[in-house]
Amino acid sequence: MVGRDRRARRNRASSKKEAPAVALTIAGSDCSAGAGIQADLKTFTALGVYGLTAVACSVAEIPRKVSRIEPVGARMVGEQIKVLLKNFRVGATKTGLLCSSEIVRAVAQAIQHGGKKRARSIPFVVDPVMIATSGDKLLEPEAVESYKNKLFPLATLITPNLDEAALLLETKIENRKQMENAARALAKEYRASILLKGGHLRGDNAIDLLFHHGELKEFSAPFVRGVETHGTGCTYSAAITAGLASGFSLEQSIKRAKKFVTESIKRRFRWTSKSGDILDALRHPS
Ligand code: PXL
Repeated sequence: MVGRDRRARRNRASSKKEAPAVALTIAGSDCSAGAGIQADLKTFTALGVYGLTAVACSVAEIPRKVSRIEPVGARMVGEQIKVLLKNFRVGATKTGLLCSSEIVRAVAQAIQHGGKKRARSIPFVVDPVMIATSGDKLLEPEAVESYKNKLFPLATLITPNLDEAALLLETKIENRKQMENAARALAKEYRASILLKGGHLRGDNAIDLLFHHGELKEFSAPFVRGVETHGTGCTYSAAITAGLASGFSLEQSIKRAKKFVTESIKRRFRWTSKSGDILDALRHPS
């Protein structure tokens, strides 16, 4: 009896060891692996979470140059999500580059119906990726309306940068006060928590504002200069998603994620391309 109890306890412990928290990313593939699905998966792994992926599009690019984007069929995007939500205990989901209006709508539909009731209670982080750090347009302009009407209403957290928030609100955001107003306005409009990333204001600190449950909170870290920051946004939202999948609160998840991203920028890898350009990539703490 005692032996059997001990064995059962051991089995429970080992099945626990083999069953880490699971997070799902729905995003584009960046062949240079600094952003997109690749950044998300590396981040999940570094934070001890098992990552699942639904690929929405494929981007041929290197850090400062997008050369071609091709979408995956919307039906195929939806099917990947449905299969995963039906079979895995997904602890949190995030979206990255979704490319087209049709794909945004397919994702919204799959999230709502894929895992029946449970899917709707899973934390859902929407990173509204629209423009690459290089300035290249990544999202079809018509897709913005689908984000507003279909995807944002399902989100737990939306993580726009200043350019994305300005585009969504059709306004300028150039200082701290305007950031506060924008975070509040987006939260009210979409009934979601908003993390407005202010990195692009380029002060001494990279300041982000969270508007959550009617309150503003600030997350700040020293701005790391001189690094090509391709993939920072993806890594940040993936790290938040990993935290939520692991059972941390939203604020704890953001705090840990901000530290993770800042550390990854400071530790960056650097190569020189064949034509003499600098190629930087984030290096995650392990
Ligand atoms: O960093 C934005 C981004 C997100 N997702 C994919 C990308 C990029 C930037 O190039 O390629 C797939």
